[in-house]
Amino acid sequence: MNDVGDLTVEGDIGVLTLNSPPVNALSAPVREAIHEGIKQAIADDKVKAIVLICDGRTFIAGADITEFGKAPSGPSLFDAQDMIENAPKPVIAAIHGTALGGGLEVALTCHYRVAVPSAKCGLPEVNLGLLPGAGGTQRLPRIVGAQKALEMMTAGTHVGAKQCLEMGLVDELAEEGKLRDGAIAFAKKVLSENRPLVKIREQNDKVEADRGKPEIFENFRKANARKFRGFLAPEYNIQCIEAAVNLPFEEGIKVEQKLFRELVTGTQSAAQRHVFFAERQVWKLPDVPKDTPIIPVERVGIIGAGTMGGGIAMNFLNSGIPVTIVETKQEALDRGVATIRKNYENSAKKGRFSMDEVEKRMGLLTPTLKMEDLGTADLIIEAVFENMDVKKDVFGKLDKIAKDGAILATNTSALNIDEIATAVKRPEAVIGLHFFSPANVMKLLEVVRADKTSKSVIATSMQIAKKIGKVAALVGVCPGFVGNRLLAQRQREAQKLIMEGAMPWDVDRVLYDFGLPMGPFAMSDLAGLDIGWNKEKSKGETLRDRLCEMDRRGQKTGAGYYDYDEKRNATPSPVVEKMILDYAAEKGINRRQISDEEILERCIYPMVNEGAKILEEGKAIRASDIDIVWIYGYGFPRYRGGPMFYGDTVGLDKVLGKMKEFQSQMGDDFKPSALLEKLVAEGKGFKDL
Ligand code: T1G
Repeated sequence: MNDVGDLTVEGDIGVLTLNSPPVNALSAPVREAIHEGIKQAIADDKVKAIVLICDGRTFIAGADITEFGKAPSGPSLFDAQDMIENAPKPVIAAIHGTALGGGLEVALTCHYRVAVPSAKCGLPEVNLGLLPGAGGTQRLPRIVGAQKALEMMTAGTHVGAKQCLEMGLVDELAEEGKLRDGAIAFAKKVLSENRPLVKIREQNDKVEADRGKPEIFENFRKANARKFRGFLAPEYNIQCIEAAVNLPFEEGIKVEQKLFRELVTGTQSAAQRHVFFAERQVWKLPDVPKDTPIIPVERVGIIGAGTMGGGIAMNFLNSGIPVTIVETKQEALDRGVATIRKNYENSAKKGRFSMDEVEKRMGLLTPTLKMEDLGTADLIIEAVFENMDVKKDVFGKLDKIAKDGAILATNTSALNIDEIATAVKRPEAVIGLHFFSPANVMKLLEVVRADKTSKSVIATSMQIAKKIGKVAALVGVCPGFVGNRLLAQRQREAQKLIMEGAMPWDVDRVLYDFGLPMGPFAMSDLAGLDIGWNKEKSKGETLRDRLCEMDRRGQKTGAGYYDYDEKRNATPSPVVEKMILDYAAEKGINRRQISDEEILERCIYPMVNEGAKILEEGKAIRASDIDIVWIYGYGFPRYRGGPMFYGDTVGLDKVLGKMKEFQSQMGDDFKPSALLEKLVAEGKGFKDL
């Protein structure tokens, strides 16, 4: 047997232990160890029952995702599973950590399952744009029924062991930390009680009970249509469960295999697997060593109790970290604190937590009008008005108040942090923590390192980001950092397109169908067209000025680029259509027919190109970080992998070709980045960087 498997015999129980860090994924060596180990145990007359257990932090956490797309080697997963299921001796899976995907599918071919209470089980393949491809779609419904299988497989839930016991997914809970002994004792019980070799594939009562009830599936599809929009995998998972209910096991497996092959060779799963690894890579900082000293953050200070300041504060209160929040006027302070309380009370009303929890979190909040009260804070985040002089004034004062070693962070979304850092004597303590609105909801945090920011401050900021449940990307100082810098490319082209021939609702439809949650014009109407608009100075120069002058400021005034009914449902506006035609005529623009394809290419390709410039300038560590920023900060569809991965999927040669074509027609807004030119010349993609 190879070195990831170890078979020991204790009395009449054979214990096959797998050990393949980090998560005992079903790589070729692990499949081989299972196949050979079970085979040996079957052949050993002393062995009456077999326990399959894993060393390390978890039971098998699924197929080895890094093997997808590579030539298969060693025994297949089905071979290993057949060895288990058809064993003439009882095989018991002993589960700790997470039995996920192929790992749970292996456990479901065992005759019994024992787990420790902290264990979790699930079939989360849908998160990788896949479905359980080793019999899980046919075995899970036979244990938990169609409805539960639908919920588990389309949400990719990790279900706790206690609930698994209630659902019949596991047969017994072992004492925490005593799994091996518990599993061996259970195996002995199976032998002494002469229990049968339970093959889940032969258990049909649950699926038969759901047969002839197509409404189960229709209702589920309807209820989740919005959530599943654009994704292929959820529907394919549903079709497999329908097959489990309506077809014999072997026929169901054929449906599963056919749909699995379609997904695993498709672009959506490739994109979602890319995101899986990108979410793990984003935390790795090549030039910040793992042993970089971390600054303990036990108290946080927030300057500004407005929408951003309040939302930022909630992240820390949610994590049990006391917050002192400062405002200049009592009224603003009271309003800010009241908003935080109202948000919590709304969550309590929705049953997310109790009113006691509301009071506990509010109890950690200290409102003050005195900046001096921030003298004990380990991390201070400034969230005041976006003006350089105001920011520098605040940082100048902070420098005199904050204790030695405190981190001085700014929530600016656009201003130059190197410039802000000139206002203090300790620029190494200055960093950007760019939260996205609403800050207590949006997962993304752009951690912006300035020229002099110390590695301790960077490492601590990334760690605190993880602690408050954010996905953080380390980026450099440049206009708009990463997220907004790419957004500016799209917004520019969107504005140009509605002048040249498209309408706002055309651009929005194309980007919505592409998978974005909302198009740029609907987004502007939601945010308000008058952000940064100055009524006194407005002279109707831009279309937006004219809309605001007509009090078409977006959803809040019932009209913007769209007209809105009382339920805020949007309809294309004939008023705006006429305004655009008039405005274009006024500017002497000959409008033309613009295809959906051109709209998409002109909105997305300049983003890819700008991402390449960001990498050239070293303002992002890797292309996949840019993908994470846009997926978590701007709703870029996961099944497209992010703008950079999408560029690779389309082919950078096509992106470059189109950029050059547009450049020749419309100028240097489309000037290709040197990196893009270089990668195409070398026949490479961002993935090769
Ligand atoms: N394959 C390869 N590598 C994996 C892996 C996997 N399945 N799971 C984790 N890793 C790596 C990961 O990249 C990281 O590497 C390290 O392990 C620690 O992971 C036929 C088709 C198990 C809950 O979807 O959800 O089975 O960054 O940082 O936070 O039906 O990893 O250190 O180099 O996430 O403690 C289905 C995926 C596969 C589960 C642990 N299984 N994994 O979380 O650690 S498809 C999954 C997870 C399948 C079959 C199908 C989590 C975890 P590195 P980590 P963690």
